[in-house]
Amino acid sequence: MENKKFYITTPIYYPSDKLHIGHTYCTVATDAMARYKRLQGYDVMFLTGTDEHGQKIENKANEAGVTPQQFVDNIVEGEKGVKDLWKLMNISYDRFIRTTDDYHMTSIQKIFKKMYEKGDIYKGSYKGKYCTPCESFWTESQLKDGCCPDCGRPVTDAEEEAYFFRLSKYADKVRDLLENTDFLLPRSRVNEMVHNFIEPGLEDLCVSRTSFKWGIPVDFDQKHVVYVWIDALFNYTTALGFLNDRYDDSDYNKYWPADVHFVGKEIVRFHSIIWPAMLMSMEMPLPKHVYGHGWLLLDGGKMSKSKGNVVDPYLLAERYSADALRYFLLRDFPFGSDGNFSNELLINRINTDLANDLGNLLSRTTAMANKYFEHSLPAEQASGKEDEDIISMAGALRGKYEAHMEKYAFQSALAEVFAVIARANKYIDETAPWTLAKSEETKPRLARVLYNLAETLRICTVLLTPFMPDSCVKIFDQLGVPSELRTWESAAEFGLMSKNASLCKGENLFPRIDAAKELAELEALQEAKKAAADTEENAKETNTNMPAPMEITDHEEEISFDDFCKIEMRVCKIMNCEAIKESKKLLKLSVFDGERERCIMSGIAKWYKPEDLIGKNIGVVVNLAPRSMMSGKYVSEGMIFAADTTDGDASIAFYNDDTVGMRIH
Ligand code: ME8
Repeated sequence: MENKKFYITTPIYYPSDKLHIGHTYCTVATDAMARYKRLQGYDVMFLTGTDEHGQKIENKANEAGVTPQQFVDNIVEGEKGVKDLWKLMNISYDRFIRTTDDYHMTSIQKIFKKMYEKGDIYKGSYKGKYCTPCESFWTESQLKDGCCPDCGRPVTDAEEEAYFFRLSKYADKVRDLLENTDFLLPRSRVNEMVHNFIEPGLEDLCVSRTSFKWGIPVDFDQKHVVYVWIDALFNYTTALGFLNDRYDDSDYNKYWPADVHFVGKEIVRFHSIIWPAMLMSMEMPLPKHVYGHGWLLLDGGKMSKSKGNVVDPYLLAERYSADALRYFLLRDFPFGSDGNFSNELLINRINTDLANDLGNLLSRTTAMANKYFEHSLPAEQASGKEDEDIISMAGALRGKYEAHMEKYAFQSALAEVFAVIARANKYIDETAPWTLAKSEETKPRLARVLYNLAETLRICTVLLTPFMPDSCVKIFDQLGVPSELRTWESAAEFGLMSKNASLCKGENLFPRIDAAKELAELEALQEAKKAAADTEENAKETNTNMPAPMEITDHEEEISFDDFCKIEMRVCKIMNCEAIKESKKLLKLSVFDGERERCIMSGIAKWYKPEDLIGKNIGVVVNLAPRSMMSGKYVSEGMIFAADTTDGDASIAFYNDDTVGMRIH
């Protein structure tokens, strides 16, 4: 009988910079899922790759003085690049796609043409603001003070020929898909998509650009390049040979549709609205699920390369091992929600779960087998009343674990395994093997205790294999587990190992970390990185001049209308603005709110110079409780409106003079 298939993907990452812990998080989760399915006997296709086109990469390459191709080659294939990182992290991908691969580019041209011939892509005109000296199109929201954000010169209204995808045509079908199926997971993400994007009305999507060259040319109209998201999304099918001859399209027939795309929550919109709509247009089957996972945050905010606050997975994996990092990422953070990353959490988790609970259980079990029985347990064994609980827990573990894994609840699956490990440690205390060892009479009981420990460990290790593949092999070796008892099937049953199990104490797999020392060292290393990022002149990446089709949002909890009315927002004029010597981040603004001047301290020094702000009118929340800052030296009496851009920059909207003092609703 042919194996069951399982096709799983990560997003294809932008090689605009080195990847960080957030990318690693998603890839490790995908890898754990792929390994789990292989363990179950599925024929798995695990795809990852890089999304290499677009204005941002073109700009970065220009800054670096190399061609875009050289730039991405270096980040993907170069030393400590994407592929090196995945090797270090033990990522078992089956295929790696680069969107600059010829076969992919050919397929995308064919796909674009197909949708055009069908009438779902049509030529129209894109209206925007044009900066003639820069030859760049901007949307209204991208302008800085009404002018070109690159050079600061005035812009004019202009129209440019562009191709559009009839997204509007598929709105009802997509809505139905989201609301009435389990296509988008976790379910909590559905509301946001429907509410924010579908209900306001889906507009047709601009899917070609003429303002830059680094993309896939539309083959029947070469001055246009294909919008990077069409190029990117279809990777999931071109990598299987869809409309190309790099891979036999039997892979496409075999694996498509994907079982699940793992993606971060900020790109759920592309995967749950635009992607199914385009597949519907192409009359292709839809993926079974899109899972929008949460973000790893640092100090409560998103990691961003330009803020210099990214966590380097390379450094952590080299210091503590890939397995420890993999385990921590999937044990500490519930996959569907955001979580705060910290070095402290990482080190605590390694020390408590891996060094203490698992590491100790293994070393105590093997050491006792060595000491009391010279490795091999005798066949004569005696059961006891303490055995029942641990045997039933270990026997039931696989079922519980599977239920969580099927819901991508890695954290809960691991919690189940570690509950059994904790139970086994308690079992050692209850049975006190060191006392049993004192008399020949109790040796059979001692043998049985050690056997039960080894069996419990064996079952746990099978289930930990998708998470810590290397360490699990070493654990199996120390326990003397034969290959046929390292399988998924064998994890369902307690007592399969031969009674004469031969155990052998080996290396300490998870050495305890001196937390205080390590934390200080990590902090010093990360501070050095931050300082380097601060001084890097080009840290602030230039904006792309693509029309942003929809805004990326991260929504807070809903509030009532009454609560909303309590927030008083006004247009205020900036009368004065200065840098302060105590902080590199803060600017001190004095703003006039229509009645009086108030002081506002705002963390925008990195993006705005004081002289650029004086005289401008901005939005301010004016009834926020005053906050004392810098040990009471300043009191901030309000908060200004500034948008967090996807690059981690801040962007302030400015108002006309005749609105000063007016309330904003
Ligand atoms: O969006 N926490 O690429 P990208 C958790 N090329 N996950 C994070 C994260 C964080 N702080 N930061 C990044 C793109 N990620 C497109 C995708 S797919 C057809 C095209 C992970 O390099 C998360 O999975 O910006 C997120 O969706 C992805 O990296 C974005 O990677």
